[in-house]
Amino acid sequence: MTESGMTVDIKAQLRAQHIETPSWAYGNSGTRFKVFAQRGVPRDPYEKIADAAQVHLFTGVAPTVALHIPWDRVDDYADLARHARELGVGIGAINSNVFQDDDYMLGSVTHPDARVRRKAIQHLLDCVDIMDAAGSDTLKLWFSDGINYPGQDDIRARQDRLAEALTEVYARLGPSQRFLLEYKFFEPAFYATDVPDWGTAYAHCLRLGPQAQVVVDTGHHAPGTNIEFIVAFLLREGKLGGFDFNSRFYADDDLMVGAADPFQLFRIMYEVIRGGGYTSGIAFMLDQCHNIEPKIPGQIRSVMNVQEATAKALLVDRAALAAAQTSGDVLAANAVLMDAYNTDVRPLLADLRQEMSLAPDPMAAYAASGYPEKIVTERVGGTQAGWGA
Ligand code: PSV
Ligand code: MN
Ligand code: MN
Repeated sequence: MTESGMTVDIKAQLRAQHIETPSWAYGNSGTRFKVFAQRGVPRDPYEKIADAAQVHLFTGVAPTVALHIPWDRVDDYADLARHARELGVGIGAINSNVFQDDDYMLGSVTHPDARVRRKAIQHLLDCVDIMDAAGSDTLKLWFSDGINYPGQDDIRARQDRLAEALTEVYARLGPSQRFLLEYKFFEPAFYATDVPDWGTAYAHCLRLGPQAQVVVDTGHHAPGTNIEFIVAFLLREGKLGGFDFNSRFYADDDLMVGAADPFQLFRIMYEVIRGGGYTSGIAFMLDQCHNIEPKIPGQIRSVMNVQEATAKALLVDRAALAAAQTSGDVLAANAVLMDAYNTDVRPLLADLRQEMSLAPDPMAAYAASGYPEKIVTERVGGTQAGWGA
């Protein structure tokens, strides 16, 4: 049977997809109530990268892994990058961390004390050094900064301090590097967060220039927020830098992307494609933790969920949609989108994997590979993602 031109084209686009997995997804994690230790989890960043390489081995579309500093502190980042290359993957975004030291109780770059601000900025500059050594082009900035009580600090002064810090870090970027500013509406600050929404992140990035862009973490919005609108808007303005994909039911749940609301993920991917963002350097990163499910399969499932949403979004008949929209046929327009969403794309993806010399079912192939048993035998004393690392 010969394939239609459209199927060939969709497969080519899916084959080129690049989904980045986070190093912290491979370590033990939990809630503030309990971290459940799993057997065989990585003991150091080298082993986290080895696990990320497995996800790429079985999916073919996860060729980079994001690091979080200092959770992934090593002596030699060039050596870590070499290790990654040997395993067939690369180092992706460097995630800074100015939220876990006692010094940061009242903030990091927006802290009222200049000494703490300097310490935080120095960490961000150190992260750019790490990017240089590891060959990474993306720095991800998330600030837990904010206040819990009205009057606790001057909201406006904190914006000034934030702008000052961002300006200094921006000036340190190399010509082919960028930073992505992440927003989050609450937690750990409960009254006012300093970068609470896309508008705040956008305004700071706009002032700085083209190497500053916004990253959309899908778990960082109030319930009911239309995330695909934000995606469409930022993309149109050239300010969408990437995603931290995950699912949320209630807050920043960090569950597997596509688990809570696959339809939302489809709508987001449709806007990415519609806006020309699929091939324009937008980083499709996962930001998740697997507290109760096994970690490598959790990442494989997440990558597959993004692939499925992407395939469905690529299937949208754009000409039919435009015609229905132009003629004001509300139901027909909606039906075009729903037809694509309701298509079972799993056979197409299984076909594609075989064309890529991969097993059609990555979950089953990984389970049968012997790797899960091997790491349980070989690794004793795996570390907690994040604070324990
Ligand atoms: C904050 O909630 C966040 O989404 C940021 O991206 C952090 O770097 C990450 O979580 C840590 O898991
Ligand atoms: Mn995030
Ligand atoms: Mn988060």
